[in-house]
Amino acid sequence: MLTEEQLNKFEEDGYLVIKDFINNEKCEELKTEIDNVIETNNFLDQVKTISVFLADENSAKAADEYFLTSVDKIRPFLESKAKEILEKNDKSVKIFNKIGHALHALNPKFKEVTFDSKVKEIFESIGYKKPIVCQSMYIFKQPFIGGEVQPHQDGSYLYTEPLKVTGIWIALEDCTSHNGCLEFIPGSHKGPLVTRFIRNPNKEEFEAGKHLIYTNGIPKFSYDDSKFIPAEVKKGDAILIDGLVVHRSAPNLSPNSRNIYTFHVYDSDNVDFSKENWMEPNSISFLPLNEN
Ligand SMILES: O=C(O)CCC(=O)C(=O)O
Repeated sequence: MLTEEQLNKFEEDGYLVIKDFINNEKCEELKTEIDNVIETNNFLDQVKTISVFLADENSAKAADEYFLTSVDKIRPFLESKAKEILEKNDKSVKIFNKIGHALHALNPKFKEVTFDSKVKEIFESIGYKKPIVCQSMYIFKQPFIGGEVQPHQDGSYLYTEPLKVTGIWIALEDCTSHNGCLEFIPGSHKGPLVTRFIRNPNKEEFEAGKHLIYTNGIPKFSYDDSKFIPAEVKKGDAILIDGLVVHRSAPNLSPNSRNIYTFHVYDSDNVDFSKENWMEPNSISFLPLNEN
């Protein structure tokens, strides 16, 4: 359970660092497991195919479909620099950006961490009545080429009416300003949701390949740089993230990777998961937290 002090801090800032959420052995276990996932699914053999999606307008449609159908699967996504690295045939550079979006449902080791009693207690503490885990991601932030994550609110991607979505982000390695730790605008969760990322309701445009749109533009340039506070954390620490708090992460130009595992939960009690969301509810990856 979160203490009153922790609850107050979460309420005030919209995010909360929880020290020593998992131990070092568990971090190593998850990192080894992701290597197993890559190997057993032959992800390295698929990179040439997936990389065609990058920086190629003609394949944007296929890229959207690959993304949209990843909801209930374990699928790799590449760093934006992957194409040029592959063209140079440089095998020394790691090019996976993330693996999404159903590790929590389909992989026993990630499932165990996601449905741990500690997680259940946290969601109880913050007042969730019927929490549903709807997605998970393993994010690598590879050395030297790990891309930035633009400022955003998670509610833009996982909208519920009313909005009640929260993420847990677990550091599997030390995360610092050098390797692209998360940065937050404290208190920004008290502001409105600025935009939503939805399936394009315009049928003609959708058919023509413009599958996904922002309802109010990409939030990229709307925030003042000086307001972001880095949340440097140690391996094993977690960060609880309110669905409205604005956060981002810088590129990783350092020699150290920044592996993390994250998943998102919404409260299905008196809340509808928006039908317009890019992500469609399904029985494989939308799992009640307290029944698993
Ligand atoms: O890990 C990162 O750098 C970004 C993750 C993030 O923004 C999220 O999970 O909402």
